[in-house]
Amino acid sequence: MIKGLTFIRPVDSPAHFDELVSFFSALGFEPGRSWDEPAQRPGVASRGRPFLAPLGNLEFVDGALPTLQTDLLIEVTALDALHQVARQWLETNAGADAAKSRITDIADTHWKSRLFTVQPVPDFSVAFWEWQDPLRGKPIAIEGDLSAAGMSFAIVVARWNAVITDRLLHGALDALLRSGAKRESIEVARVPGSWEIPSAARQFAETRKFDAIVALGCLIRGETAHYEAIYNEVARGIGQSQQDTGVPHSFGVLTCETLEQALDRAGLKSGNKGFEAAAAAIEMASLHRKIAQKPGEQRA
Ligand code: DLZ
Repeated sequence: MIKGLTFIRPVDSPAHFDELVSFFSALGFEPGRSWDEPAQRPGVASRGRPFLAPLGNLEFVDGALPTLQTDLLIEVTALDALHQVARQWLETNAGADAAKSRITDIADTHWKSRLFTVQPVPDFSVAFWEWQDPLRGKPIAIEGDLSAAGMSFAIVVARWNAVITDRLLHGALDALLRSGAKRESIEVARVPGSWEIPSAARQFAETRKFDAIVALGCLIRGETAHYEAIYNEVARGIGQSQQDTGVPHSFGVLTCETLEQALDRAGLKSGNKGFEAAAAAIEMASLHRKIAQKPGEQRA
């Protein structure tokens, strides 16, 4: 299955590398997973800092190319604001002359768009553009993204069936940390069994200190007397806590027929439901922040 495009740009010096990372961070790009490799040959260490965009495409052109001084085009939804940030970044990092010579004004293109080109470092140029029609190219729905930077989370994990729930916890922490959450912004509470999850989840939510709550547990039908009763109450309690407090709660309580099935869902064959629950919590926390903004405010 196709998942994404990676467009690799070698950079001509470590200083330019740092400047480009600073520039793209200043524009609000979401950082990807960075990497550093020790020198394979003396003096040739390498590092990579990916930047992510919600959408991308690889475009082949037959015939005349649009007249551009760049082969990197980035579509945006707030071109004027971006132009201002780019100009300010140049002024601060490269001086007033660069802020005049290394960035163009915004101009109309022949494909019903507006565009400007900027050189954050010499010999590297990038064009930012947006459709003139304000509804074209804008997101048609508000969606949360998967960046957890600056967010706080509480995880409530049941000790019952710990061989499973420990794996769910591991998956959830992995998702939160990889998405940019800081370890000190994640609180973990262990409760005896799934039955107790709603009570702790609600207490966390009521503190208003957390952007979202992640509930992790495991109920195995074959080994659980009153399975339906426990399951219904846990689901109801988590849902009610979410509705009453307005804090998103994600549901990572496995309901399985057998231990083998539970193991599969805790990282063996069918992914890790703890990871998935944490990802859902991040997305909902992000969505809540966006919905809270006024209509028309920048949502990207
Ligand atoms: C009692 C019980 C049983 C039989 N099975 C499970 C289970 O499969 N998963 C789980 O998380 N908890 C189980 N529990 C414990 C209850 O959730 C609860 O912790 C106890 O009844 C104490 O209130």
